[in-house]
Amino acid sequence: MEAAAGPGFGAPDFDAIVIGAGVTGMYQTYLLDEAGLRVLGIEAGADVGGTWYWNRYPGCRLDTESYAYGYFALKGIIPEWRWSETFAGQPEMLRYANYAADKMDVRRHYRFNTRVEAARYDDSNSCWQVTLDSGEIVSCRFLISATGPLSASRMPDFAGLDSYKGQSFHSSRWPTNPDGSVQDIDFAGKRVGVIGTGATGVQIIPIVAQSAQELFVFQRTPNWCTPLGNSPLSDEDMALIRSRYPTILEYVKITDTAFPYHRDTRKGTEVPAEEREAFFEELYDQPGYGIWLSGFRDLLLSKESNKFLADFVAKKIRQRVKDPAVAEKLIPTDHPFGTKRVPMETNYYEAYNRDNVHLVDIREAPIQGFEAGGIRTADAFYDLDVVIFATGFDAVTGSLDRIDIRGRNGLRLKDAWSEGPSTYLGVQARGFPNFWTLVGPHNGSAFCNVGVCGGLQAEWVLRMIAYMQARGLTSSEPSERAEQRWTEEVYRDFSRTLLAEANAWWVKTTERPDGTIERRTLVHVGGGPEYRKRCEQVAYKNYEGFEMA
Ligand code: N01
Repeated sequence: MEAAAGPGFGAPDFDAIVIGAGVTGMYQTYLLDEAGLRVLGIEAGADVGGTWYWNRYPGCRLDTESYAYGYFALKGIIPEWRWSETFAGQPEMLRYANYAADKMDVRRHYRFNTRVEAARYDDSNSCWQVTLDSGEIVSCRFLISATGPLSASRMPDFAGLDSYKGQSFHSSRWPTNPDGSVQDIDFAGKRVGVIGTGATGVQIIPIVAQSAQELFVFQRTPNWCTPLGNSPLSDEDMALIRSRYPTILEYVKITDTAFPYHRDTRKGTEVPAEEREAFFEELYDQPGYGIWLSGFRDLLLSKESNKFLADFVAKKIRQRVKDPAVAEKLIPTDHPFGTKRVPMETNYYEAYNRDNVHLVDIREAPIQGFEAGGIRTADAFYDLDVVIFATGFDAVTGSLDRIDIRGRNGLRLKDAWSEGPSTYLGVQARGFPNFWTLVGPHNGSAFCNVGVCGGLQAEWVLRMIAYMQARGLTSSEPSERAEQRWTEEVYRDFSRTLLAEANAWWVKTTERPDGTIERRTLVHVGGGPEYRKRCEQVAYKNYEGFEMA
Protein backbone atom coordinates (compact mmCIF):
# COMPACT_ATOMS: atom_id res chain seq x y z
CA MET A 1 0.00 0.00 0.00
CA GLU A 2 1.10 3.58 -0.67
CA ALA A 3 1.76 5.65 2.41
CA ALA A 4 -0.58 8.66 2.30
CA ALA A 5 0.90 12.12 1.92
CA GLY A 6 -0.09 14.89 4.32
CA PRO A 7 -0.69 18.57 3.78
CA GLY A 8 2.41 20.50 2.86
CA PHE A 9 4.45 17.35 2.64
CA GLY A 10 4.82 14.93 -0.22
CA ALA A 11 4.67 11.18 0.17
CA PRO A 12 7.32 10.08 2.63
CA ASP A 13 10.57 8.88 1.12
CA PHE A 14 9.99 5.46 2.64
CA ASP A 15 7.13 3.60 4.21
CA ALA A 16 9.39 2.36 6.97
CA ILE A 17 12.84 3.02 8.36
CA VAL A 18 14.50 0.39 10.49
CA ILE A 19 17.41 1.51 12.65
CA GLY A 20 19.92 -1.31 13.06
CA ALA A 21 21.15 -4.29 11.10
CA GLY A 22 21.53 -6.71 13.98
CA VAL A 23 19.69 -10.02 14.04
CA THR A 24 16.33 -8.38 14.80
CA GLY A 25 16.63 -5.30 12.59
CA MET A 26 17.65 -7.32 9.54
CA TYR A 27 14.73 -9.64 9.99
CA GLN A 28 12.28 -6.75 10.39
CA THR A 29 13.64 -5.14 7.23
CA TYR A 30 13.25 -8.42 5.39
CA LEU A 31 9.67 -8.89 6.58
CA LEU A 32 8.65 -5.35 5.65
CA ASP A 33 10.18 -5.69 2.21
CA GLU A 34 8.47 -9.04 1.69
CA ALA A 35 5.19 -7.35 2.58
CA GLY A 36 5.77 -4.80 -0.16
CA LEU A 37 6.75 -1.77 1.91
CA ARG A 38 9.42 0.62 0.77
CA VAL A 39 11.94 0.16 3.54
CA LEU A 40 15.23 1.80 4.40
CA GLY A 41 17.64 0.37 6.94
CA ILE A 42 20.23 2.49 8.70
CA GLU A 43 23.26 0.94 10.34
CA ALA A 44 26.20 2.62 12.08
CA GLY A 45 28.52 -0.32 11.39
CA ALA A 46 30.11 -1.08 8.05
CA ASP A 47 28.06 -4.26 7.71
CA VAL A 48 25.35 -6.40 9.27
CA GLY A 49 25.58 -8.32 12.53
CA GLY A 50 24.86 -5.86 15.35
CA THR A 51 26.19 -7.39 18.56
CA TRP A 52 28.26 -9.86 16.57
CA TYR A 53 29.72 -7.10 14.42
CA TRP A 54 30.72 -4.84 17.31
CA ASN A 55 31.82 -7.34 19.96
CA ARG A 56 35.00 -8.90 18.63
CA TYR A 57 36.98 -9.41 21.79
CA PRO A 58 38.85 -12.66 22.33
CA GLY A 59 36.60 -15.24 23.95
CA CYS A 60 33.38 -13.62 22.71
CA ARG A 61 30.80 -16.30 22.11
CA LEU A 62 27.15 -17.14 22.27
CA ASP A 63 25.87 -18.57 25.50
CA THR A 64 22.58 -19.66 24.04
CA GLU A 65 22.75 -23.08 22.38
CA SER A 66 23.69 -22.11 18.82
CA TYR A 67 20.85 -24.10 17.32
CA ALA A 68 18.31 -22.36 19.55
CA TYR A 69 19.30 -18.88 18.43
CA GLY A 70 18.19 -16.74 15.57
CA TYR A 71 16.75 -17.60 12.24
CA PHE A 72 17.03 -21.33 12.57
CA ALA A 73 13.36 -21.80 12.15
CA LEU A 74 11.80 -18.38 11.77
CA LYS A 75 10.44 -18.64 8.27
CA GLY A 76 12.92 -21.48 7.75
CA ILE A 77 15.52 -19.04 6.52
CA ILE A 78 18.66 -21.02 7.20
CA PRO A 79 18.02 -24.47 8.58
CA GLU A 80 21.04 -25.68 6.60
CA TRP A 81 23.61 -23.80 8.72
CA ARG A 82 26.26 -26.17 10.05
CA TRP A 83 27.04 -25.09 13.63
CA SER A 84 30.54 -26.05 14.69
CA GLU A 85 30.05 -25.81 18.45
CA THR A 86 27.25 -26.01 20.98
CA PHE A 87 27.93 -22.35 21.79
CA ALA A 88 29.28 -20.66 18.70
CA GLY A 89 32.12 -18.16 18.86
CA GLN A 90 31.79 -14.58 17.61
CA PRO A 91 33.48 -15.17 14.23
CA GLU A 92 30.99 -17.92 13.44
CA MET A 93 28.09 -15.77 14.68
CA LEU A 94 29.18 -12.97 12.38
CA ARG A 95 29.44 -15.37 9.43
CA TYR A 96 25.98 -16.63 10.33
CA ALA A 97 24.57 -13.10 10.41
CA ASN A 98 26.16 -12.39 7.02
CA TYR A 99 24.80 -15.59 5.57
CA ALA A 100 21.35 -14.73 6.89
CA ALA A 101 21.64 -11.25 5.32
CA ASP A 102 22.50 -12.86 1.98
CA LYS A 103 19.63 -15.33 2.20
CA MET A 104 17.18 -12.56 3.05
CA ASP A 105 18.87 -10.24 0.56
CA VAL A 106 18.54 -7.30 2.93
CA ARG A 107 21.83 -5.49 2.42
CA ARG A 108 20.40 -3.63 -0.58
CA HIS A 109 18.00 -1.83 1.78
CA TYR A 110 20.69 -0.63 4.16
CA ARG A 111 22.88 2.40 4.39
CA PHE A 112 25.92 1.33 6.34
CA ASN A 113 28.42 3.56 8.15
CA THR A 114 25.49 5.83 8.83
CA ARG A 115 24.04 6.96 12.12
CA VAL A 116 20.61 8.30 12.88
CA GLU A 117 21.17 11.52 14.78
CA ALA A 118 17.61 12.70 15.21
CA ALA A 119 14.04 11.75 14.45
CA ARG A 120 11.18 14.19 14.60
CA TYR A 121 7.51 13.32 14.33
CA ASP A 122 5.44 15.55 12.09
CA ASP A 123 1.89 15.51 13.36
CA SER A 124 0.52 17.22 10.28
CA ASN A 125 1.13 14.17 8.12
CA SER A 126 1.84 11.37 10.62
CA CYS A 127 5.37 10.91 9.35
CA TRP A 128 8.83 10.87 10.86
CA GLN A 129 11.69 12.99 9.59
CA VAL A 130 14.91 11.21 10.27
CA THR A 131 18.20 13.09 10.28
CA LEU A 132 21.31 11.10 9.38
CA ASP A 133 24.86 11.99 10.35
CA SER A 134 25.49 12.92 6.71
CA GLY A 135 23.05 15.77 7.27
CA GLU A 136 20.49 14.20 4.97
CA ILE A 137 16.89 14.05 6.15
CA VAL A 138 14.73 11.13 5.08
CA SER A 139 11.07 10.72 5.89
CA CYS A 140 8.98 7.67 6.63
CA ARG A 141 5.62 6.75 8.05
CA PHE A 142 6.78 3.92 10.30
CA LEU A 143 9.93 4.23 12.35
CA ILE A 144 11.28 1.08 13.98
CA SER A 145 14.26 0.96 16.28
CA ALA A 146 16.26 -2.23 16.48
CA THR A 147 19.22 -0.57 18.12
CA GLY A 148 19.88 -3.37 20.58
CA PRO A 149 19.60 -3.41 24.36
CA LEU A 150 23.37 -3.71 24.78
CA SER A 151 24.91 -1.54 22.10
CA ALA A 152 25.66 1.82 23.73
CA SER A 153 29.05 1.15 25.33
CA ARG A 154 29.69 2.58 28.77
CA MET A 155 33.15 4.10 29.20
CA PRO A 156 33.79 5.32 32.73
CA ASP A 157 35.11 8.84 32.92
CA PHE A 158 38.26 8.14 34.95
CA ALA A 159 40.44 11.12 35.84
CA GLY A 160 43.55 11.32 33.69
CA LEU A 161 42.39 8.81 31.08
CA ASP A 162 43.57 11.15 28.32
CA SER A 163 47.07 11.19 29.75
CA TYR A 164 47.40 7.39 29.62
CA LYS A 165 50.06 6.43 27.07
CA GLY A 166 49.22 2.75 26.71
CA GLN A 167 46.53 1.22 24.55
CA SER A 168 42.98 1.35 25.94
CA PHE A 169 39.58 0.55 24.48
CA HIS A 170 36.11 -0.72 25.32
CA SER A 171 35.47 -4.44 24.81
CA SER A 172 32.84 -3.68 22.17
CA ARG A 173 35.23 -1.46 20.23
CA TRP A 174 38.14 -3.85 19.81
CA PRO A 175 40.83 -2.20 17.64
CA THR A 176 40.64 -2.98 13.95
CA ASN A 177 43.17 -2.93 11.12
CA PRO A 178 42.89 -0.41 8.28
CA ASP A 179 41.04 -3.04 6.22
CA GLY A 180 38.41 -3.36 8.96
CA SER A 181 39.59 -6.75 10.20
CA VAL A 182 39.91 -7.19 13.94
CA GLN A 183 43.37 -6.70 15.41
CA ASP A 184 44.89 -9.84 16.78
CA ILE A 185 46.60 -8.20 19.73
CA ASP A 186 49.55 -10.16 20.96
CA PHE A 187 49.49 -9.87 24.75
CA ALA A 188 52.75 -11.76 25.19
CA GLY A 189 55.20 -9.70 27.20
CA LYS A 190 52.49 -7.17 28.04
CA ARG A 191 51.02 -6.02 31.31
CA VAL A 192 47.28 -5.96 30.78
CA GLY A 193 44.42 -4.55 32.86
CA VAL A 194 40.79 -5.63 32.50
CA ILE A 195 38.21 -3.44 34.23
CA GLY A 196 34.90 -5.20 34.81
CA THR A 197 33.83 -8.73 35.62
CA GLY A 198 30.44 -9.03 33.93
CA ALA A 199 29.73 -11.59 31.19
CA THR A 200 32.21 -9.85 28.88
CA GLY A 201 35.09 -9.64 31.35
CA VAL A 202 34.48 -13.26 32.32
CA GLN A 203 34.90 -14.30 28.68
CA ILE A 204 37.99 -12.15 28.07
CA ILE A 205 39.95 -12.84 31.26
CA PRO A 206 40.80 -16.56 30.80
CA ILE A 207 41.90 -15.98 27.20
CA VAL A 208 44.13 -12.99 27.89
CA ALA A 209 45.50 -14.78 30.96
CA GLN A 210 47.02 -17.43 28.68
CA SER A 211 49.43 -15.06 26.96
CA ALA A 212 49.76 -11.83 28.95
CA GLN A 213 52.90 -11.37 30.95
CA GLU A 214 50.77 -10.04 33.82
CA LEU A 215 47.00 -9.64 33.94
CA PHE A 216 45.37 -7.39 36.53
CA VAL A 217 41.61 -7.82 36.91
CA PHE A 218 40.00 -4.72 38.39
CA GLN A 219 36.87 -6.06 40.06
CA ARG A 220 34.24 -3.86 41.67
CA THR A 221 31.55 -6.50 42.13
CA PRO A 222 31.95 -10.25 41.72
CA ASN A 223 29.32 -12.19 39.80
CA TRP A 224 27.92 -15.67 40.19
CA CYS A 225 29.50 -17.47 37.23
CA THR A 226 28.82 -21.05 36.15
CA PRO A 227 30.42 -23.32 33.53
CA LEU A 228 29.45 -22.94 29.88
CA GLY A 229 30.35 -26.53 29.01
CA ASN A 230 30.99 -25.85 25.34
CA SER A 231 31.83 -28.70 22.94
CA PRO A 232 32.19 -29.27 19.19
CA LEU A 233 29.18 -30.56 17.27
CA SER A 234 29.71 -33.62 15.10
CA ASP A 235 27.90 -34.30 11.83
CA GLU A 236 25.70 -36.76 13.72
CA ASP A 237 24.87 -34.12 16.35
CA MET A 238 23.92 -31.68 13.60
CA ALA A 239 21.80 -34.23 11.77
CA LEU A 240 19.88 -34.86 14.97
CA ILE A 241 19.51 -31.15 15.69
CA ARG A 242 18.21 -30.47 12.18
CA SER A 243 15.67 -33.25 12.45
CA ARG A 244 14.47 -31.68 15.70
CA TYR A 245 14.27 -28.03 14.62
CA PRO A 246 10.46 -27.86 14.61
CA THR A 247 10.38 -29.28 18.15
CA ILE A 248 13.17 -27.01 19.33
CA LEU A 249 11.36 -23.94 18.04
CA GLU A 250 8.06 -24.91 19.62
CA TYR A 251 9.86 -25.67 22.86
CA VAL A 252 11.79 -22.40 23.16
CA LYS A 253 8.59 -20.50 22.43
CA ILE A 254 7.02 -21.86 25.60
CA THR A 255 9.94 -21.36 27.98
CA ASP A 256 10.16 -18.10 29.92
CA THR A 257 13.29 -16.78 28.27
CA ALA A 258 13.22 -18.77 24.99
CA PHE A 259 16.28 -20.71 26.10
CA PRO A 260 15.83 -24.47 25.86
CA TYR A 261 15.25 -24.89 29.61
CA HIS A 262 12.22 -24.95 31.82
CA ARG A 263 12.03 -24.65 35.56
CA ASP A 264 11.85 -27.65 37.82
CA THR A 265 8.35 -27.83 39.28
CA ARG A 266 9.61 -28.30 42.83
CA LYS A 267 10.35 -25.56 45.32
CA GLY A 268 13.89 -25.66 46.65
CA THR A 269 12.55 -25.29 50.16
CA GLU A 270 10.57 -28.52 49.84
CA VAL A 271 13.41 -30.78 48.71
CA PRO A 272 15.62 -32.65 51.22
CA ALA A 273 19.20 -31.34 51.45
CA GLU A 274 20.86 -34.42 49.95
CA GLU A 275 18.52 -34.52 46.97
CA ARG A 276 18.97 -30.79 46.46
CA GLU A 277 22.76 -31.11 46.35
CA ALA A 278 22.60 -33.96 43.87
CA PHE A 279 20.28 -31.89 41.68
CA PHE A 280 22.63 -28.87 41.83
CA GLU A 281 25.60 -31.09 40.92
CA GLU A 282 23.70 -32.38 37.91
CA LEU A 283 22.81 -28.85 36.79
CA TYR A 284 26.34 -27.55 37.34
CA ASP A 285 27.73 -30.27 35.09
CA GLN A 286 25.28 -29.61 32.28
CA PRO A 287 26.23 -27.24 29.46
CA GLY A 288 24.63 -23.82 29.38
CA TYR A 289 22.09 -22.05 31.48
CA GLY A 290 20.44 -25.05 33.12
CA ILE A 291 21.60 -24.07 36.57
CA TRP A 292 19.92 -20.68 36.27
CA LEU A 293 16.88 -21.59 34.22
CA SER A 294 16.05 -25.19 35.13
CA GLY A 295 16.54 -24.81 38.86
CA PHE A 296 13.81 -24.87 41.46
CA ARG A 297 10.79 -22.79 40.61
CA ASP A 298 11.17 -20.53 43.65
CA LEU A 299 14.80 -19.62 42.85
CA LEU A 300 13.97 -16.00 42.08
CA LEU A 301 11.13 -15.75 44.57
CA SER A 302 12.41 -17.22 47.82
CA LYS A 303 15.56 -15.99 49.53
CA GLU A 304 15.88 -19.30 51.33
CA SER A 305 15.71 -21.35 48.15
CA ASN A 306 18.08 -18.96 46.41
CA LYS A 307 20.61 -19.27 49.21
CA PHE A 308 20.76 -23.04 48.76
CA LEU A 309 22.00 -22.60 45.22
CA ALA A 310 24.19 -19.59 46.03
CA ASP A 311 25.91 -21.62 48.77
CA PHE A 312 26.42 -24.48 46.34
CA VAL A 313 28.03 -22.23 43.70
CA ALA A 314 30.15 -20.51 46.39
CA LYS A 315 31.41 -23.96 47.39
CA LYS A 316 32.38 -24.63 43.76
CA ILE A 317 34.27 -21.33 43.59
CA ARG A 318 36.16 -22.23 46.78
CA GLN A 319 37.02 -25.62 45.29
CA ARG A 320 38.22 -24.18 42.01
CA VAL A 321 40.24 -21.19 43.26
CA LYS A 322 43.33 -22.27 45.16
CA ASP A 323 43.99 -19.10 47.15
CA PRO A 324 41.19 -18.91 49.76
CA ALA A 325 41.48 -15.13 50.06
CA VAL A 326 41.04 -14.72 46.30
CA ALA A 327 38.15 -17.21 46.30
CA GLU A 328 36.31 -15.17 48.94
CA LYS A 329 36.72 -12.02 46.87
CA LEU A 330 35.21 -13.79 43.87
CA ILE A 331 32.06 -14.81 45.77
CA PRO A 332 29.23 -12.29 45.52
CA THR A 333 27.76 -11.03 48.76
CA ASP A 334 25.59 -8.23 47.46
CA HIS A 335 23.01 -10.04 45.32
CA PRO A 336 21.16 -13.36 45.26
CA PHE A 337 22.14 -15.93 42.64
CA GLY A 338 20.68 -15.21 39.20
CA THR A 339 19.42 -11.71 40.00
CA LYS A 340 22.15 -10.35 37.72
CA ARG A 341 22.97 -12.00 34.44
CA VAL A 342 24.93 -15.18 35.26
CA PRO A 343 28.13 -15.08 33.20
CA MET A 344 28.82 -18.43 31.56
CA GLU A 345 32.49 -19.22 31.97
CA THR A 346 35.20 -21.43 30.59
CA ASN A 347 38.14 -21.74 33.00
CA TYR A 348 37.36 -18.34 34.51
CA TYR A 349 38.02 -19.36 38.09
CA GLU A 350 41.09 -21.40 37.13
CA ALA A 351 42.60 -18.26 35.57
CA TYR A 352 43.07 -16.93 39.11
CA ASN A 353 45.28 -19.92 39.93
CA ARG A 354 47.89 -18.68 37.46
CA ASP A 355 50.88 -16.77 38.79
CA ASN A 356 50.46 -14.05 36.17
CA VAL A 357 46.83 -13.22 37.12
CA HIS A 358 46.07 -10.81 39.94
CA LEU A 359 42.67 -9.85 41.30
CA VAL A 360 42.50 -6.18 42.28
CA ASP A 361 39.58 -5.39 44.55
CA ILE A 362 38.56 -1.86 43.60
CA ARG A 363 35.66 -1.89 46.00
CA GLU A 364 38.27 -1.99 48.77
CA ALA A 365 40.76 0.36 47.09
CA PRO A 366 38.94 2.30 44.33
CA ILE A 367 40.53 3.46 41.11
CA GLN A 368 41.61 7.05 41.63
CA GLY A 369 42.56 7.64 38.05
CA PHE A 370 44.86 7.01 35.14
CA GLU A 371 48.41 8.27 34.76
CA ALA A 372 50.71 8.06 31.76
CA GLY A 373 51.92 4.59 32.77
CA GLY A 374 48.79 2.97 34.15
CA ILE A 375 46.13 2.98 36.84
CA ARG A 376 46.39 4.37 40.35
CA THR A 377 44.10 2.93 43.01
CA ALA A 378 43.73 4.06 46.59
CA ASP A 379 46.58 1.80 47.66
CA ALA A 380 48.80 1.00 44.65
CA PHE A 381 49.94 1.91 41.15
CA TYR A 382 49.57 -0.60 38.29
CA ASP A 383 51.96 -0.17 35.41
CA LEU A 384 49.99 -1.29 32.32
CA ASP A 385 50.62 -1.56 28.57
CA VAL A 386 46.98 -2.25 27.67
CA VAL A 387 43.69 -1.56 29.49
CA ILE A 388 40.50 -3.28 28.35
CA PHE A 389 37.28 -1.70 29.52
CA ALA A 390 34.78 -4.52 29.99
CA THR A 391 32.55 -2.00 31.68
CA GLY A 392 29.29 -2.86 29.98
CA PHE A 393 26.62 -0.80 28.36
CA ASP A 394 24.17 1.96 28.94
CA ALA A 395 21.58 -0.74 28.56
CA VAL A 396 18.17 -0.84 26.90
CA THR A 397 17.45 2.90 26.71
CA GLY A 398 21.07 4.01 26.08
CA SER A 399 21.04 3.50 22.33
CA LEU A 400 17.74 5.42 22.06
CA ASP A 401 18.96 8.23 24.33
CA ARG A 402 21.82 8.82 21.91
CA ILE A 403 19.33 9.76 19.20
CA ASP A 404 17.41 13.00 19.56
CA ILE A 405 13.93 11.48 19.24
CA ARG A 406 11.11 14.00 19.39
CA GLY A 407 7.50 13.03 19.26
CA ARG A 408 4.34 15.07 19.20
CA ASN A 409 4.80 18.74 20.18
CA GLY A 410 8.56 18.32 20.25
CA LEU A 411 8.44 15.98 23.28
CA ARG A 412 11.88 14.43 23.74
CA LEU A 413 11.87 10.68 24.39
CA LYS A 414 14.79 11.01 26.79
CA ASP A 415 12.82 13.54 28.84
CA ALA A 416 9.62 11.53 28.68
CA TRP A 417 11.54 8.58 30.13
CA SER A 418 13.75 10.45 32.61
CA GLU A 419 12.12 8.56 35.52
CA GLY A 420 12.23 5.27 33.63
CA PRO A 421 10.48 4.05 30.49
CA SER A 422 6.75 4.31 30.09
CA THR A 423 5.35 2.20 27.25
CA TYR A 424 2.55 -0.04 26.13
CA LEU A 425 3.73 -3.62 25.63
CA GLY A 426 7.23 -2.22 25.42
CA VAL A 427 6.66 -1.45 21.76
CA GLN A 428 5.21 2.05 21.66
CA ALA A 429 5.10 5.12 23.89
CA ARG A 430 2.40 7.74 24.04
CA GLY A 431 3.39 10.93 22.29
CA PHE A 432 5.57 9.03 19.80
CA PRO A 433 3.14 7.73 17.18
CA ASN A 434 4.27 5.20 14.59
CA PHE A 435 7.47 4.53 16.50
CA TRP A 436 8.12 0.91 17.51
CA THR A 437 10.96 -0.24 19.74
CA LEU A 438 12.01 -3.80 19.00
CA VAL A 439 13.64 -5.58 21.94
CA GLY A 440 13.17 -2.25 23.68
CA PRO A 441 12.31 -1.02 27.16
CA HIS A 442 9.58 -2.87 29.08
CA ASN A 443 9.44 -5.30 26.26
CA GLY A 444 9.36 -9.04 26.76
CA SER A 445 11.96 -9.66 24.08
CA ALA A 446 14.81 -7.97 25.93
CA PHE A 447 14.91 -10.40 28.87
CA CYS A 448 15.01 -13.30 26.47
CA ASN A 449 16.98 -15.24 23.90
CA VAL A 450 16.98 -12.25 21.56
CA GLY A 451 17.59 -14.32 18.45
CA VAL A 452 14.19 -15.90 18.89
CA CYS A 453 12.19 -13.27 20.81
CA GLY A 454 13.35 -10.37 18.64
CA GLY A 455 12.30 -12.31 15.53
CA LEU A 456 8.87 -13.14 16.92
CA GLN A 457 8.42 -9.52 17.84
CA ALA A 458 9.37 -8.33 14.36
CA GLU A 459 6.64 -10.63 13.00
CA TRP A 460 4.12 -9.10 15.43
CA VAL A 461 5.07 -5.55 14.45
CA LEU A 462 4.72 -6.44 10.78
CA ARG A 463 1.19 -7.70 11.44
CA MET A 464 0.31 -4.49 13.26
CA ILE A 465 1.57 -2.37 10.39
CA ALA A 466 -0.28 -4.56 7.88
CA TYR A 467 -3.44 -4.12 9.95
CA MET A 468 -3.05 -0.35 9.80
CA GLN A 469 -2.35 -0.36 6.10
CA ALA A 470 -5.31 -2.59 5.29
CA ARG A 471 -7.59 -0.04 6.98
CA GLY A 472 -5.91 3.08 5.66
CA LEU A 473 -4.80 4.02 9.18
CA THR A 474 -1.80 6.30 9.25
CA SER A 475 -1.03 6.68 12.92
CA SER A 476 -0.93 4.57 16.04
CA GLU A 477 0.03 5.28 19.63
CA PRO A 478 -0.95 3.87 23.01
CA SER A 479 -3.80 5.34 24.98
CA GLU A 480 -2.79 6.97 28.23
CA ARG A 481 -4.61 4.31 30.20
CA ALA A 482 -3.11 1.34 28.34
CA GLU A 483 0.37 2.74 28.77
CA GLN A 484 -0.13 3.46 32.44
CA ARG A 485 -1.51 0.00 33.15
CA TRP A 486 1.26 -1.77 31.26
CA THR A 487 3.97 0.29 32.93
CA GLU A 488 2.54 -0.35 36.39
CA GLU A 489 2.29 -4.05 35.64
CA VAL A 490 5.91 -4.24 34.49
CA TYR A 491 7.12 -2.55 37.68
CA ARG A 492 4.82 -4.65 39.87
CA ASP A 493 5.91 -7.99 38.35
CA PHE A 494 9.53 -7.03 38.80
CA SER A 495 9.12 -5.95 42.43
CA ARG A 496 7.66 -9.34 43.31
CA THR A 497 10.89 -11.12 42.47
CA LEU A 498 14.36 -11.17 43.97
CA LEU A 499 15.49 -9.43 40.77
CA ALA A 500 14.52 -6.19 42.51
CA GLU A 501 17.48 -6.67 44.86
CA ALA A 502 20.33 -6.34 42.35
CA ASN A 503 21.90 -3.66 40.21
CA ALA A 504 21.78 -5.67 37.00
CA TRP A 505 22.14 -3.98 33.63
CA TRP A 506 18.37 -4.25 33.12
CA VAL A 507 17.74 -1.99 36.12
CA LYS A 508 17.84 1.78 36.29
CA THR A 509 19.18 2.63 39.72
CA THR A 510 18.55 6.03 41.26
CA GLU A 511 19.85 7.18 44.60
CA ARG A 512 17.22 9.32 46.30
CA PRO A 513 18.19 12.41 48.36
CA ASP A 514 17.51 10.43 51.55
CA GLY A 515 20.12 7.86 50.47
CA THR A 516 17.65 5.12 49.58
CA ILE A 517 18.15 3.26 46.31
CA GLU A 518 15.29 3.03 43.88
CA ARG A 519 15.49 0.28 41.26
CA ARG A 520 13.20 0.47 38.24
CA THR A 521 13.29 -2.31 35.73
CA LEU A 522 14.05 -1.54 32.09
CA VAL A 523 12.68 -4.87 30.90
CA HIS A 524 9.54 -6.96 31.27
CA VAL A 525 10.30 -10.00 33.43
CA GLY A 526 6.93 -11.74 33.24
CA GLY A 527 8.23 -14.35 30.78
CA GLY A 528 8.13 -14.61 27.00
CA PRO A 529 5.00 -16.78 26.68
CA GLU A 530 2.96 -14.48 28.92
CA TYR A 531 4.28 -11.46 27.06
CA ARG A 532 3.44 -12.87 23.65
CA LYS A 533 0.03 -13.98 24.87
CA ARG A 534 -0.70 -10.40 25.87
CA CYS A 535 0.51 -9.12 22.51
CA GLU A 536 -1.74 -11.64 20.71
CA GLN A 537 -4.75 -10.71 22.85
CA VAL A 538 -4.19 -7.07 21.96
CA ALA A 539 -3.84 -7.92 18.27
CA TYR A 540 -6.96 -10.09 18.33
CA LYS A 541 -8.93 -7.26 19.87
CA ASN A 542 -8.03 -4.96 17.01
CA TYR A 543 -4.97 -3.60 18.76
CA GLU A 544 -6.86 -2.72 21.88
CA GLY A 545 -5.12 0.00 23.83
CA PHE A 546 -3.65 1.64 20.75
CA GLU A 547 -5.28 4.77 19.40
CA MET A 548 -5.23 4.48 15.65
CA ALA A 549 -6.35 7.06 13.14
O1 N01 B 1 28.58 -5.67 31.15
P1 N01 B 1 28.07 -5.72 32.66
P2 N01 B 1 29.08 -6.86 30.21
N1 N01 B 1 34.61 1.09 37.50
O2 N01 B 1 27.31 -4.45 32.86
C1 N01 B 1 32.10 -3.00 35.86
C2 N01 B 1 25.59 -9.57 27.35
N2 N01 B 1 26.74 -10.38 27.00
O3 N01 B 1 29.55 -6.25 28.95
O4 N01 B 1 28.97 -4.67 38.75
C3 N01 B 1 34.83 -0.20 37.71
O5 N01 B 1 27.44 -6.97 32.99
C4 N01 B 1 30.86 -3.51 36.51
O6 N01 B 1 30.98 -3.47 37.91
P3 N01 B 1 29.64 -3.32 38.83
C5 N01 B 1 24.96 -10.19 28.58
O7 N01 B 1 23.58 -10.02 28.57
C6 N01 B 1 26.50 -11.57 26.44
O8 N01 B 1 30.00 -7.74 30.94
O9 N01 B 1 28.83 -2.23 38.21
N3 N01 B 1 34.09 -1.20 37.21
C7 N01 B 1 30.80 -4.91 35.92
O10 N01 B 1 31.67 -5.78 36.60
C8 N01 B 1 25.60 -9.39 29.66
O11 N01 B 1 24.93 -9.46 30.87
C9 N01 B 1 27.53 -12.39 26.17
O12 N01 B 1 30.16 -2.99 40.16
C10 N01 B 1 33.06 -0.83 36.44
C11 N01 B 1 31.30 -4.69 34.50
O13 N01 B 1 32.07 -3.51 34.53
C12 N01 B 1 25.61 -8.03 29.02
O14 N01 B 1 25.99 -8.27 27.68
C13 N01 B 1 28.83 -12.02 26.45
C14 N01 B 1 32.76 0.51 36.17
C15 N01 B 1 30.19 -4.50 33.51
O15 N01 B 1 29.44 -5.67 33.48
C16 N01 B 1 26.57 -7.05 29.61
O16 N01 B 1 27.79 -7.69 29.95
C17 N01 B 1 29.05 -10.79 27.00
C18 N01 B 1 33.59 1.50 36.74
N4 N01 B 1 33.36 2.81 36.55
C19 N01 B 1 28.00 -9.98 27.26
N5 N01 B 1 31.67 0.56 35.37
C20 N01 B 1 27.24 -13.71 25.58
O17 N01 B 1 27.78 -14.66 25.98
C21 N01 B 1 31.31 -0.72 35.15
N6 N01 B 1 32.15 -1.55 35.81
C22 N01 B 1 26.23 -13.80 24.52
